[in-house]
Amino acid sequence: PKEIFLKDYKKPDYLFDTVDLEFQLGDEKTMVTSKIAVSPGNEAGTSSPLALHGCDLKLLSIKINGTELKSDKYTVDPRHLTILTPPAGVFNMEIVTEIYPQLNTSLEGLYRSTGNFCTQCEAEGFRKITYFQDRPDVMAKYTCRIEGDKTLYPVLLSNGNLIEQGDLEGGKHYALWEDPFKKPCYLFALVAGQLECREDSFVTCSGRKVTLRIWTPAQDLPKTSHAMYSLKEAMKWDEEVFGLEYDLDLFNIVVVPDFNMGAMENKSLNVFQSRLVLASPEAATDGDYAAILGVIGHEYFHNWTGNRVTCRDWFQLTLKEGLTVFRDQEFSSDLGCRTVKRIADVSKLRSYQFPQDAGPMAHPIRPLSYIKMDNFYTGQLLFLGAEVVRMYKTMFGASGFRKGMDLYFQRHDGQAVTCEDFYAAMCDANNAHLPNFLQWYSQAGTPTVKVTSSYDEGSQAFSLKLSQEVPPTPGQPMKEPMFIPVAVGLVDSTGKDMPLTSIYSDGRVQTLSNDGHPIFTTVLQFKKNEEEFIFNNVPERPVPSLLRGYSAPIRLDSDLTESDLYFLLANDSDEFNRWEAGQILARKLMFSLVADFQQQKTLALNTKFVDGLRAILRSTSLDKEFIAKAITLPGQGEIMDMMSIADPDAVHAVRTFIKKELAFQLKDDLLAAVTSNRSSEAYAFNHDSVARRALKNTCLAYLASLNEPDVTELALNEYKCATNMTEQFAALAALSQNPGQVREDALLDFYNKWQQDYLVVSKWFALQATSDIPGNVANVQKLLAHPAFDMRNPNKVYSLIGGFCGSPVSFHAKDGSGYKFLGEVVLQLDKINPQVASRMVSAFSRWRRYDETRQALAKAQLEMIISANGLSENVYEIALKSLA
Ligand code: B3K
Ligand code: ZN
Repeated sequence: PKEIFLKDYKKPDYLFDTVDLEFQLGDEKTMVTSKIAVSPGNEAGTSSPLALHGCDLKLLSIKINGTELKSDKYTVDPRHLTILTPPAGVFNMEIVTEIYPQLNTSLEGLYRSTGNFCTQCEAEGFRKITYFQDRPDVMAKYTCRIEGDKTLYPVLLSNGNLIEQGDLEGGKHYALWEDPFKKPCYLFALVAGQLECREDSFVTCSGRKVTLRIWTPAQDLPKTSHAMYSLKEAMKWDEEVFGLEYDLDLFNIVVVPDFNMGAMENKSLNVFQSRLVLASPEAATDGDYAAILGVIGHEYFHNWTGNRVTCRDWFQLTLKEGLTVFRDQEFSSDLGCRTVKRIADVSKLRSYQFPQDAGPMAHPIRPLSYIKMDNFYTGQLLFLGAEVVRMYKTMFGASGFRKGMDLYFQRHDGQAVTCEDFYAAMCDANNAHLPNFLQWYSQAGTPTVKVTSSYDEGSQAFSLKLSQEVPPTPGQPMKEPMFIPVAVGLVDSTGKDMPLTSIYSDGRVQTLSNDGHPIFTTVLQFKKNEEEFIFNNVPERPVPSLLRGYSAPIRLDSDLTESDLYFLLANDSDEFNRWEAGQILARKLMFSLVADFQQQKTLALNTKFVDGLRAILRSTSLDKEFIAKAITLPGQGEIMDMMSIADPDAVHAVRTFIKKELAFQLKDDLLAAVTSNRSSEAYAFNHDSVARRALKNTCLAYLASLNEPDVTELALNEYKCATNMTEQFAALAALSQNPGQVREDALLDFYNKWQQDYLVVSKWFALQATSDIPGNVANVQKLLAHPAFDMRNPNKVYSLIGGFCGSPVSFHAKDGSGYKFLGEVVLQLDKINPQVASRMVSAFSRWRRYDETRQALAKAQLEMIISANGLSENVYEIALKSLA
């Protein structure tokens, strides 16, 4: 396998100006003809060989300027077709290849999903369709002619506008599409098959009427209304917030059951896996509705951030992904509840990015090298990338951020650019310089910021001393300090924010005011290893509210006492920090109980913690979804991640203990919350209803954990009476916490009810896979043989196998059975779909975090995997780095 390095980037020697593709779709084979207008890539002209990428292609012919190229004029190997001496200047090239989509189980390139044809080209899948310079800085205008059987493939779609269609002999027909915008080949798409559409329209701010179509198999059409709503909201939002208007007359979304990722932003022809489009109240949960809104938004927003302005090379992936994730987060916040969304996003960062960045797969958001780019669509790159974009907004404010975005598009529309270009646009538009900020792109590892505070009554000065440390990561032993924006407020003894008047740092005093109005939160620009910030005119010792809204993606280690934290939990005006205070208290509690558990002491819950949560639960002023989040304990992964030797058994035992104890002590309040949050209204996806259900479901799960007859009865009743999937599934999940007949019966009943709906069946798999009941490895093994399971469908694999790996007690079972299970599955999967297999094998990457017995067992599986014959590059890269 060949490693590709950022430092080796070179501009392409040849440019492609236009690309005309022709597909003759067939059941046995598909013929692809590609006609390319080539021009020299640098001013001096070139005579160097033209190397084209290619994979699993059968070459039928090459012509240059209309003449067949003789076989001594080119070379072919399994990865390339190289034209040895291309003509000088501009020339035409025509390449004909044959491919076999029906045999393509990797789901990249052109493949079949339930009979229909569909493509996935990002990152490097276009080379499975035809020989090409498969790199994002080669941007061309495309046409695409598709020819196929009219009965089998009545719908023929590609990017851009449909400019011609008609019937052909032999029951065939064709369609010709033209995309007026230049694009890299990873944004090319083709879909053909038996699909129907929901059609709607949107009038843009300049009055352009855009036809919107969502394509699915006919029976699923009724389930596309929420997706259509989401699309229209996204189009409106991007105009309002960023002034970005859609640029074609047609926007298509296609739903396919078999898809490696969530969705793909191909120009004007987005492709989605079913789960992220199809929804009905009976069969989809609030979580599904929210995910659909976010991902429909995400892919649509890529039209500007990714498509109109794209990446120079794949190392710059975060340029489009970090920015677009940030945009979809903001979109969802504006349409829902900002604090709750922020909590969810920060939790995701902590559970995916932090652990990865503390392990062998740590990499900066702009990686330095890769073997398979697909392995780098990680939490670091997406979620940390979004945090980096968010920091610009924190520094420049909403209007400064908008100015930066405007300048970015003004400078780079139609180009393939780098992260520095984005940084430069942001800084130039704001006349600013952010020292050390670019380190966020090149240094891996999560910085830890220590904060100590002191108050001097005499001078009425409150000081915060900050120090930062970025841990060593593979290949980066030494780190530079980062630019860290720390949003701070000071809370007085009555729980109110103090007005902040002036601050002393860097040897100067800065007056804080907002056009004469007092300010209550300020952003400290922390950019050295150590720095002190002194607030003046502080009349009493405050409790500092640090890192408000989670203003930087760091680990904060402050000297706040437990009573400070309880105080913030009860009073902070920054709701995010109220939640955070509760989480810090819960973490402290969990750590001390883990120590007790390891020393075989009896576990006991401190009453202050119970009282703190009770007060939150009883609040009538707090948002209900916020309450649900605030009474939820940090996940097991988050706690294990912070231990010197991760102990899944202890963490599991402690979390279960706290949950049950809270349920026991808060039983009356929890019951009241369940009953008072029932509703007989028809399902609606709006914040109030979602919040109500979230609180009710969280409380029900607590109660059912008690496994007492009255609460089991209650949960059963909720299950039976539920009129929507959100409540039905939550009740099922609540019941299935406890092994036994009730659990088995409920699971069976649910399956019988829903066996016709593969998306609901996937949930059913996931619920069992993530279960922590004893001996769950055997259950999951059994489910692998269930008739509804299919190793070729990524969604089912993510639900069952991915779900299982996310359940620490079972996956890390001390006898190694979980590891053995995964090892075997990875090898099977790798033969079918390397991208999916490599996502699964990542579960092993943090094996060194566990005790010696577990280390040995996990390592043995990794060694078994890496020595297997015919291993894919995808899995090889992860296994290799994990073992390094
Ligand atoms: N850009 C795609 C992800 C492609 C992943 C390739 N292995 C979808 C997205 O960002 O939403
Ligand atoms: Zn994206």
